[in-house]
Parts: sequence; structure tokens; C-alpha cells
Amino acid sequence: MKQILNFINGEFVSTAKQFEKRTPLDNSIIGMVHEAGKPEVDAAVQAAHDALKGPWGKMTVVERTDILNKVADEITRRFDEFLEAECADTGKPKSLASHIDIPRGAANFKIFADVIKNAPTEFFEMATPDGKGALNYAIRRPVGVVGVVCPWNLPLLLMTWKVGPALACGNTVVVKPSEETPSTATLLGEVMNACGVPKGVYNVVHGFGPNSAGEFLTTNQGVNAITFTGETRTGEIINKAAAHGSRPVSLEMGGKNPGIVFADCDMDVAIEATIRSCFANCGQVCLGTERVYVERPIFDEFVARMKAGAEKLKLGMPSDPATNMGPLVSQEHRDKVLSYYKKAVDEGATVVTGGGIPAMPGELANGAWVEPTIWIGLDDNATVVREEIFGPCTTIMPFDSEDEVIARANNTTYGLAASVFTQNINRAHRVAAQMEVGLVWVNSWFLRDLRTPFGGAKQSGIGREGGVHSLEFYTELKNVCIKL
Ligand code: NAD
Ligand code: 6OD
Repeated sequence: MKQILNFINGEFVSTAKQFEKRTPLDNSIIGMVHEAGKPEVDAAVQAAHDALKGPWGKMTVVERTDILNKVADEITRRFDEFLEAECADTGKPKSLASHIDIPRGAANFKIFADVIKNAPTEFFEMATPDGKGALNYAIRRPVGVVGVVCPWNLPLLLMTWKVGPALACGNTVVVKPSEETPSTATLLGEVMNACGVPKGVYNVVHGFGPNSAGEFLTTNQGVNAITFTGETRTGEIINKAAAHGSRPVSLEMGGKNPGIVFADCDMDVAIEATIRSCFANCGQVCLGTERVYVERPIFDEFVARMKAGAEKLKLGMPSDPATNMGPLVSQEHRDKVLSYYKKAVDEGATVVTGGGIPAMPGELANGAWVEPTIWIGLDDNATVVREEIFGPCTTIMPFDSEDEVIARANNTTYGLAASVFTQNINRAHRVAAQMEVGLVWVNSWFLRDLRTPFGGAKQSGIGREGGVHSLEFYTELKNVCIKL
């Protein structure tokens, strides 16, 4: 049986307390995860502190970023191992993970190595009463030990999205992967050692949230900053933990993202992007669309084409190149998603397609599969229109005017992302500007340039990462004033 160990101070560390890692493909046990207790978490934080004072802290930016480029290359060299591990943990199709998860795992190191090398700081020349003047310039210094708490939906991508910039900026990290997806963070430990990352710079502690590694890490006062991705409810707990010791937090949290489809859209583009935004990764993408508003004249055609698209999705094993949808991440998450499927019907939805558990062959029948599902006939007050489900499902609703749809799309406590489909360039700008979200895609979805700001408005997040915005979080900007 595969043993999934902690990675502390450059070494793989076992513990007496272990929990099972089951694959959602068929619910079989694929590994035993060694849970870090408080002593292991404290040791990881201490190792990360010590590493700041070791060779890592003395490296030039070029030396550090050369190592991070090697890390990216090594992920690419071991692509198939990362792919196997990610797909076994999550059940996601290899066709998806080989295009998104693993390449982004490498890119997150390369991009932020470039960002830190090329980002300028400020300089101000000032006059002084003695006429001699003074010079002000800003320098960036690492914030220290960064606690990185991760979700399960895009495990390597979302973990390296934090670890890449944190290390590029000269910090050290202690990562707490999701208990559902421990493997790729552990594998990355091997890569770090192979690439000469000094011991203690990258640490991984496994476990759960409350009264486990997540809580031990975020309450450890040796952690100087916390970056988190996950549910809004959890983010609030972490925000409270971070308040003790006045530590900075970056929170990337839940969403209930609208898609808005105007009658003047290119229908092929709108359908292709909306099928992806509703069903990619079995609907487990924080940026995914769970509410689609369609202008009334094209409503029936749009619903019919969405139904056809959803029914074409092929559920199956990750290794089958034809598979484009996997299971949900766990039985527990499936229970949650199915409870929403029931609630939608109880509240009067018409099920356009799906709504239940698909018939899967053989052992796969034990997996966490659900059907891609589309509802119509609900209004904005329905539970499935208000609450984040994080499954392969969406409600499609008609609208009649631009002002109406903007108000309805914004009528939520969340504010992560929105997608807008129109060929009217003025409308595109006008609507995008009014969406109360951190990210708007026009005629597209999940098109990412890592130099751009990423994060959520309202209860979807605090702070922005990406490009220089990541540097704002992962460095202390220090002004030096020199009197001449
Ligand atoms: P989650 O909040 O349940 O767990 C996230 C992580 O927090 C896990 O590692 C978990 O063990 C840990 N955790 C839980 N309780 C904790 C506590 N009390 N103290 C410290 N750590 C704790 O989220 P999830 O179910 O893994 O992920 C799905 C959620 O993540 C969805 O809501 C989704 O929208 C959100 N998400 C947001 C983004 C974004 O960029 N905004 C990206 C991906 C996922
Ligand atoms: O692309 C990214 O950088 C990013 N943070 C994506 C988040 C996806 C949420 O599931």
C-alpha cells in the first residue's frame, strides 16, 4: 500500500496516526496518509524558520529563480508521475489534468521566477530644507514562513499557485494539502530535493482542518503569513486565526458565478465556454458557472444546445482519452451534491438532463459519480441558485434586459467570477464594469494570464494574487530614505 508521508526539513516523515486515501473512481483505498500532529507541524514551522537563515536566505534572486526554473523543469520531466498521482486522488480525466493541472504546476514556478526578476520598485527624490535632498527607494524582503492551506479540486495547480510566488520572493513554506488530495504535494518534496532546494524551504504536513494539521498550522505563531484557498466558511475561521498575531492573509474562497448570455452572442462560442464552465472537472472549479442567465429570444435554443452538450460528456476512467468527465472528489461530497439535486426538484425545477447517479460499469459503480445536470423553471430565490454546490450542475434562467440581468447576477453574497457573452463591444465593457466580482471573462471562460490580478470580491475572497499582486502579499515592501 502506498504510504503518503509528511515532508519536513527535506525528509519524508511518517507518523503513527494514519488515515485512508480512497480514490473516488471506485472508492478503493489507494494509500495511507500519515497525519501530522502538533509536534510535526511545529517541527515543520521551525524548519522553515531555520531555512530562512540558511543558504536560501542568502541567495541572490537569480540563484533562487534558477532553482525554481529547475523545479518547473523537473515537474515536466516527471509529468506522468504527477499526472497519475493527481488523477488517482481526484478521479479527474487525464485529458484535463494533462492540459491544465500539471502544466500549470510547472508554469507557476516559471512565471513567478520571471515576475520577481522583472518587477521594479519605487524611487522618489525629495527636496530637504538644507538643499542637499534625500533619496527614497523601496526594497522587497520576504515575509518569512508562509502557511499554505489548499483545497482538493485542482491540488497541484492551486498549491503551486501559492508556493511558486512565495518561494520566488524568498519565503519558506509549510503546505497543508487537502486531506482528499495529499499525493502531488508529497511528490513535489522529491522534486525539491532533486533540484537542490535547501532543506526546510518547502515542507508538507498532512491532515484535516479543526484539531488537526490545518488548525495547528494556522494557529502556530511562527507562521508569518497565511494563504488559503477553500470554502468561505473555512476562510472565515482562518481569518480569525490569522488575526491572532496580526498576520496577513490572502483568502481565495467560494463562488456562485453567473454566466450572462445576450441574444447577440456568438452561440457556438457561448455554448462551448458554458459547457466547460459548468461541467469541467465535474463542476468542481471555483470559477465555474452555476447560474446561467440567457436573454429570452434565444433561451429555448440555448437550453437545447446545453442539454445536447451535457449529454455528450463521457464519464469514465481517467486513462481513457475519450473521457471528459470524472467523478466528484469523494462520497461525502457526492452526498452534498445529490442533496442539492433533490432540493432543486423539491423546489419546482424542471430537470432538463441528469439529476441522478449514472450507471457505471463494474467496480466504478462504487465511485462518486453523478450525472451532469441542468435545471430550468427556478427563480433567483431557489436554493440551488443561491448556494455554492461545487458539482456538475447549473440552472438556466431567462432575462429581458441588461439592467435586470446585471442586478440579478450581482444579487449574491459571493463575488468571484462572471462570464458574459455578447458581440456588442460597448455592452461587453459596460456589463463587465458593473459586475461585482474579481474576474470577468467576455466570450470565454478560465482563460488565464498569470500576470493578471486574481481573487474574489465580497465573500469570495480577500486580496489579489497573480503577477505583481502576488509580490504584494509575499513580500514586505520596505522604504529606505537616504539623507544626502
Ligand atoms: P475547505 O474549506 O473544506 O478546505 C480547504 C482546506 O482547508 C483543506 O486543506 C482543509 O483541510 C483546510 N481546513 C478546513 N478547516 C480548517 C480549519 N478549521 N483550520 C485550518 N484549515 C482548515 O475547501 P475544499 O472543500 O477543499 O474546497 C472547495 C472550496 O474551495 C469551494 O468552496 C471552492 O469554491 C473553493 N475554492 C476557491 C478557489 C478560489 O480561487 N477562490 C479555488 C478553489 C476552490
Ligand atoms: O488559475 C488560477 O490561478 C486559479 N487560482 C484558479 C482557481 C480555480 C479554482 O478552482
